Amino acid sequence: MNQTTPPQNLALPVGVTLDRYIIRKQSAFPFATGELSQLLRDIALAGKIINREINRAGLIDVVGGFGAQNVQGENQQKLDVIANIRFIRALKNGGEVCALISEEDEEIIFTGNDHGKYVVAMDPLDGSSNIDVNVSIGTIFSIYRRITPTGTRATLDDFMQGGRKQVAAGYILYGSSTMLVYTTGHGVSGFTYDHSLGEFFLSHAELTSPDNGTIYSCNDGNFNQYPETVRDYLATCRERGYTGRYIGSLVADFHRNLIKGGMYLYPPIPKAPSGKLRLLYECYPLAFIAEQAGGSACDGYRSILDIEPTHLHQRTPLYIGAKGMVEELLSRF
Ligand code: P6P
Repeated sequence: MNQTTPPQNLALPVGVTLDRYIIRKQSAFPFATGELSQLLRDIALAGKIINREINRAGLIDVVGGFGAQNVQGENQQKLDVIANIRFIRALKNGGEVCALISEEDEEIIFTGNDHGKYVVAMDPLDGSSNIDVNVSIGTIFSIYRRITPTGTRATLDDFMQGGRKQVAAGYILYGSSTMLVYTTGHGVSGFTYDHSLGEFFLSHAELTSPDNGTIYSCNDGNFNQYPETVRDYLATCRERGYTGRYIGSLVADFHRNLIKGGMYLYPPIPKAPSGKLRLLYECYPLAFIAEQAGGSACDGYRSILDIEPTHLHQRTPLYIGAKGMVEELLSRF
């Protein structure tokens, strides 16, 4: 053995797995009896399976359109359908979730686990039109403790609690590396997937957003349709020499802005007068994460988390990211 190398350096620790981290933090979970921990593990499992299919997209028959439309009237990609099935199956088999809603399904999905204490709202695969061109895509999820009695069938009320009642929220980013980022209201933690071990390892213990930023993310092709306030703000950003970065994949744009400092904007436009993004399974969860990381999220008038939910697939304008940028824009409305 090389005498100059201390033995412990020959076998460096592999790091903290998601499972170990959840168990260690379980004391911080409300009602810490392990169910929420198991639910997060179920989500991570589905993410690992979907990650594998995304990574082989060009080699197996999962690319391209499925030949149907979802409840939003959007053409479903094959991987949209696959991801939806994978998450529904993982949450059904995990046993902790009594019901869920998905971007891909119009109605509530009942798992049969009526004793499950949680409900989940999710976008199984956001940005899936980018799959064919190998651009990062993501899963977004939001978790609530049910308010209806356990043992009964969940109802719409379980999903209409409002953004500040989320007990956990997160996303999985299938990018140059695959990351799972989540919060339970005690800061934001990021995990990077090690394919060789099949585990998520803690890589960003305390993710925080810079107070301000110089990156704006919006579809410039819609610029002329934006409200005047937004156009004026973006003109100011350009005068200041800010950087425009827009991947067309919300999770990827959100994650980059979370790390580097920036703001994502999806304002109302004539073809989407309430904005494009959905409140319950895109905006609420990302707003929860943004606020937990020291950032902010609003619809131009109020915090995203304070918007009253009225129906499962409602949309909202979204301005989310660095607190200073969101507050400056908000001050102009
Ligand atoms: P547009 C993907 O469809 C998505 O929901 C987000 O991931 C993305 O930021 C946005 O829509 C892109 O929309 O209208 O700019 O193509």
